[in-house]
Amino acid sequence: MITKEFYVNNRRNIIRLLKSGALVLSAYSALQRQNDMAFAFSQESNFWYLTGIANADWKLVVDITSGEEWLIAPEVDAVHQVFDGSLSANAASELSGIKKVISYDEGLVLLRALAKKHSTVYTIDQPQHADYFNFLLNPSIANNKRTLERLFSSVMYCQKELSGLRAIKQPEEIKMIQKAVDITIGGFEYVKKSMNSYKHEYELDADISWVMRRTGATGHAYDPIIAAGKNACTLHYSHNDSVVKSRQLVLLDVGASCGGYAADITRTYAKHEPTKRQVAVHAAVESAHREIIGLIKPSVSIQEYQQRVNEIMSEAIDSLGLGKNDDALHKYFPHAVSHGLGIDVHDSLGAPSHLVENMVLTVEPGVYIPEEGIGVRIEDDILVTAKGNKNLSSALSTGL
Ligand SMILES: [Mn+2]
Repeated sequence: MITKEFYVNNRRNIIRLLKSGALVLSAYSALQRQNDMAFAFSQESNFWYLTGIANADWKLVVDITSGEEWLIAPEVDAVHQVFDGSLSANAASELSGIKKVISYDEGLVLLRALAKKHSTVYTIDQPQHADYFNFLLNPSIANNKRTLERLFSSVMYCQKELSGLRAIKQPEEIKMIQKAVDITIGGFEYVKKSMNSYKHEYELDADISWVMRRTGATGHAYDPIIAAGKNACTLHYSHNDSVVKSRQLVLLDVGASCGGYAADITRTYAKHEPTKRQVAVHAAVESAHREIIGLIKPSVSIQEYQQRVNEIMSEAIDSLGLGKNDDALHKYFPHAVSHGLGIDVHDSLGAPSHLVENMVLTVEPGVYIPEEGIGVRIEDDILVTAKGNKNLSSALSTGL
């Protein structure tokens, strides 16, 4: 269970790292889905990490030098309170451990006063390489930044510090990730048993979602990928509406969300007897997966890890007769082998030079052969421990 001490302690840590000035972070805003409907709200992760508040448009203000903290409540009119509810000042205070909850207008006065006292304010900026994404960004980050730029002479970013803190998981976070993992495993085990009975990808989607939700998942940490045959070669396939044919492989990439934390697991199963070729591709990925997990331990440099992964994957691809050079590696294994896991399903590890105890990362090698209609990926969630690692999802067989 995550308690307010967790958020209090997280704020203490960021205060210690930033030393002086002010810190102002904004929650995300709700986004339109269509006409008068909003998307299900998802909180900005750094804001949640420091406050525990999962509602839109709140702000966190910290005088780093004095240690004083405030929450600025959004203005919610009576009509929206009836339709959407709102978080009371008391509840926000109880959740976050921040005693002073002030109104939007009081917040502006406070920010002006802080700007007189401190020339520097810290906040977060839009994600790096934002222009690479094919979607619009939540406007709250830019809005907050604009307000701060008007008031303070220097606006600085503390993403790096926050990522660094978030990368090292605390015991209650590891417990929550383990819970999300265990719930997800339940979903996989359920559908594995009846693989031969499924006629469409959406039936697997429905059953896995049903099991996860009824065993305590808040929902999916990301849109599940249930991809039969060549659909598995489209890395972010999420239509999940194709027919599953006999002797086809189905790639399932699914992760429950639980208490604010994500799981991210992939298995590839066969409907009826797999072909020899499918068995060979699966076995090559399975053995690479095992070998790569074996590399994970504290103080392994990221560069060294990546180097070894490239060698292991090149060998796997070569063993399947797909070629030995870098082109073959990038063609048949076109994505990263690992990413951090936590509040975000792609949690930043803070660009470390080496692995550190209590980081949690995925290991997800895959081989995708569109011309043969075969895509195989196996993904587990790995905790870096003092002596090596612990596979949080090892209870789920990697078998075909
Ligand atoms: Mn993943």
